[in-house]
Amino acid sequence: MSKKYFKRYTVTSALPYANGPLHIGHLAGCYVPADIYVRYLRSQNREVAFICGSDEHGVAITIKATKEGKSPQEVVDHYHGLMKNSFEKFGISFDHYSRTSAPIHHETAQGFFTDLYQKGEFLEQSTEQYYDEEAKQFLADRYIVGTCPKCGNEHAYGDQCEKCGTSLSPTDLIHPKSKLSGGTPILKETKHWFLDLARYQDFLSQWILEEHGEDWKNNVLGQCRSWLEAGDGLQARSMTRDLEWGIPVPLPHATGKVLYVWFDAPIGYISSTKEWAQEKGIAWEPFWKDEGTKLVHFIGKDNIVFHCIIFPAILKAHGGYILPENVPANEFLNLEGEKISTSRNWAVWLHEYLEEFPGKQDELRYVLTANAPETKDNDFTWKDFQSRINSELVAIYGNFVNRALVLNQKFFNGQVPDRGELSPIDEEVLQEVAAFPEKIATSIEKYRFREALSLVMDLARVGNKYLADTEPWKEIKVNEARTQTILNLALNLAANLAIVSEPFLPFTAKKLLDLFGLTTSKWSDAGNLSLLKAHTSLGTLGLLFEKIEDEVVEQQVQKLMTTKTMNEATEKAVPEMKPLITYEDFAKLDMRVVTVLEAETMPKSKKLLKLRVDTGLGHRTVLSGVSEHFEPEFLVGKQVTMLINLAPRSMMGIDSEGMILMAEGNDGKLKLLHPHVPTSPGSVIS
Ligand code: B3M
Ligand code: ZN
Repeated sequence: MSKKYFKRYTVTSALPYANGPLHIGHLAGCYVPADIYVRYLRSQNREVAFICGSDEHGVAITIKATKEGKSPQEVVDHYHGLMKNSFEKFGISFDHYSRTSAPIHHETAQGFFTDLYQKGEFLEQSTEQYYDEEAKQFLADRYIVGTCPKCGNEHAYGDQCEKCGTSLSPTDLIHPKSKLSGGTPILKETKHWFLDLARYQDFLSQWILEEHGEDWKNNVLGQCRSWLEAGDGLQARSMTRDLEWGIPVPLPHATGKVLYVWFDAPIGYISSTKEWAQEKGIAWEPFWKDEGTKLVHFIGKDNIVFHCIIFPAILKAHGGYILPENVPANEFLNLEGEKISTSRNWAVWLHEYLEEFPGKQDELRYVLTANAPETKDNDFTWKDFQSRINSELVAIYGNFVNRALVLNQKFFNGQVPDRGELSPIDEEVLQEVAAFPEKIATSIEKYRFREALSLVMDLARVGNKYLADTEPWKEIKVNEARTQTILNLALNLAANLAIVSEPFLPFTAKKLLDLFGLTTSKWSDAGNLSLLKAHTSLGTLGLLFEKIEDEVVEQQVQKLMTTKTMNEATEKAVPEMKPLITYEDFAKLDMRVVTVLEAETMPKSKKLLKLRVDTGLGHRTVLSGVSEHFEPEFLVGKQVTMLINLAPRSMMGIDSEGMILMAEGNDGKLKLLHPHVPTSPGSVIS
């Protein structure tokens, strides 16, 4: 079991790939939860380093660069800036946000590799991998497409079929094609360095399943178990790649090879910590090497194996490093019922949200936490966004704080009133409030942020109930002293709310704490209703939260609908290029412009039309599968393109003497191919 008390915390959030902007799935997955956790820790006066940075290596980056016609460096520079800015605006309070292209990271990652190499931790193995002879490059898994052996999808990638979800290796693909040249890749020998995970099998099983079998989340343990208990055990994994973009493998004779992105990226946590410590003039080692430090990795579920199996094995192999005390991975957040997808633009982008909902960062943080995918995938919908803001933030939290402040302004000119003798109802509320900080803390320390947030809202409910029970708006007419006591307690309760909600709603909490003059308050101040000094003048505050109107939500839904329509139009992927042919192959085709003389439907066929065409060499009958696309009358008189030397085929008892050529677009509709001016039938196409 894990130790109870740690004197220091190193908290990391997954390094996002610098190949696109951030969206709500990122925030919900591992940035908001980590931020809640560290804000809470700081409020408890614990020593914390909250570490992150951009992940700038790997094929994710090179593919994006190729797509945009930019260099990988240009791509990462752009997205690094954009992501850093979004994080800041959402109050994700990293102590340091670095990037893996930083020299200190290259050095650190190479240092790890060299250390492991010298210890003999790698298996040097030559394997056959796909190589594109035209592009003169080994092909990363994502650069190979082909037919999925499971479901027949023709656009499966070398590592996965996105249609049926099967994990693949490139050699599983039927008809593999290089995405670089379109050609068929060949298998060629290449040498790589493999981390022999089998050596760590026992250690990892013991550490994860025995030592952390109780305190790690079920979804995380489940995945670890499936790796550790797989029939043939943990397999060696290559820690190097044949790629141009990345950290060069620090060995002679390894030109053209770089470190595998999943080797270097987690080491990025260490280099980022080093960079931060250097800037602060403190030592970095205690944050990674002292047993009194609690290391916690916040990640999404797709990163579990790397953080629970591979990175710990690397740290263990190196020696001298602590291992994560917990890896509280979240499941996925979907958007309106569909998987969030950067390439399909199915996302709520943070930089767009900031423009469209200025000043409403806490609202999104709230919704993403209240609905966090902590134990299962969850769905973000704009309707839910609206209803959580309107019926929870506005109606419960905002309503309580607002009423307490407005009544106090009205009755006592905004000065914190004196407190007189307490009645039983006051004593009760005092006790109730006192219990909250510990309950909330317990949930946070167990990484149950939804539960913690709902407790925060319960505290606001206690406030609302207290006002409803004591009715200060009536009391003022009969007993001013009593009203003073009530509002004194209500304001103190609002101050409590500000302190315990700070990790979740930092912007709102700051407004309140400023108002109450409690900017330096800590978690230990919460739970007591004597935080405010009587006679302090409180300023005024506008509404903390505004209702989200229907139109606003409809607009956002509309925006998504537009994306959907556009996706559907382009989704029929452009087919991959067929294998190269020679000119001789091409010259065998005899294609001509022909004129359609007659067209009629075929009695028993839904698809076929029977055409009579003038080929310039005589009239012919051709069957064409265009009945669902054209009326027969429309075709009569049109000049179209035809392959005239296709061997005759008999269909439904009729010989078809050639084939009409058509173009099929993304919309799946067929288009005729015309000469741009009329020409004589039989004109040769070459
Ligand atoms: N960049 C994968 C991801 O963004 C990867 C995480 C690295 S954490 C060391 O999902
Ligand atoms: Zn498939």
